[in-house]
Amino acid sequence: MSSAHLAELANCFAIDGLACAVEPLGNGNVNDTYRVETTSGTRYVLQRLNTEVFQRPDLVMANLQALTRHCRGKRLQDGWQVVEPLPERVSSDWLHQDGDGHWWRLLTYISGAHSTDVLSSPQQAAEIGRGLGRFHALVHDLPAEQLADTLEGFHITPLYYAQYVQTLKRRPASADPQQAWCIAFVAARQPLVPVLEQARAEGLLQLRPIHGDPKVNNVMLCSATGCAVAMVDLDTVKPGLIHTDIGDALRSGCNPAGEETTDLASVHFDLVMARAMLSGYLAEAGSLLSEHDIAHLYDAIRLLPFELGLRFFSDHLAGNVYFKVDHPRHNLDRALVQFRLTESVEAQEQAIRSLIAELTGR
Ligand code: GN1
Ligand code: MG
Repeated sequence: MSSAHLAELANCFAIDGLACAVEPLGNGNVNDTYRVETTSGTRYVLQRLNTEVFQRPDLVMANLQALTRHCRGKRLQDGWQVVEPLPERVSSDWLHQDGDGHWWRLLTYISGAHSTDVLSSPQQAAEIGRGLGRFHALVHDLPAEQLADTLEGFHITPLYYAQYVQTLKRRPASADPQQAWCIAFVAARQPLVPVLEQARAEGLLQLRPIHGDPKVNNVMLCSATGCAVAMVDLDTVKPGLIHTDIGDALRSGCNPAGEETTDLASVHFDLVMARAMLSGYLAEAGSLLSEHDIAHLYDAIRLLPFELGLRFFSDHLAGNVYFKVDHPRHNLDRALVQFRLTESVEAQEQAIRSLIAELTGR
């Protein structure tokens, strides 16, 4: 879509001034995101929601509003900012539908801040952890019933596994050695699949508002101080297990090679980063964790890279229908990274469990 067309879309919303330049922002795997520059100097974020994934964009917006309403009632400290949607100029709706039927929204831009795909220091890891902890502390008292389930089955590993088994049955026979390796890898970890869902069913873990996608580049860092100042990408905020957030943040931040590498030998779970990230998290949100929450942290750290690897691998087998890809083997490459990371977590199980015990004092 041309920059002029995108600017026209941005001008449909109640922004300060007029959109004068629109550029792609970030590298999301699902929605299309753009930064909007305006004649007033205020920047915004324009986004086309992927309605193959988010089939009820109205509920995504309702959740975002519930969240911003909740946060407005709080005193935000340390320069913490919350992303807010802007209404359409004419209708005051939160979404704009273009001539092709696509749904667009416009959000405030977190200024004076940046994000990173790969962490460069333990200090940065601590800030990412602190950011997620701050977010959980901020939303923990937002009643879960005020949030719709915008993405049914999201982070329910047994459902991903069931879909995978179906896809596997339907796929054409292949002699690809990497596929065969992935299939054996998943088969060997069947007992891991239900760990969190089972604990929830037994009443050990409770549903709470979660971010849903706290990979490191969704935490904004103040460009002047390096401190975490906001969490962005709030489409997946919904009731869930905070374990999925903690596991997801760690699988994203503690792999120095990043998600998109093809150099598998460089993929590993970095304990120094994990120590920093968990310390930052616990400093903000440690008091929210029960004994059972803590007892399941290791499982979450092992499960989340496995779950994402399974999601990527399933999507590869299904013909790349969910995640955006640059080439036909992209999701297979991504799956191999996450499975390699899972192996590295498993190889360090005792050290990770000791770290959790040391940092939580329990
Ligand atoms: C997707 O689109 P993006 O990059 O924000 C995905 C996450 C994955 C992530 C992996 C709604 O997020 O669950 O962890 O890719 N989001 C959705 O990079 O499926
Ligand atoms: Mg996302």
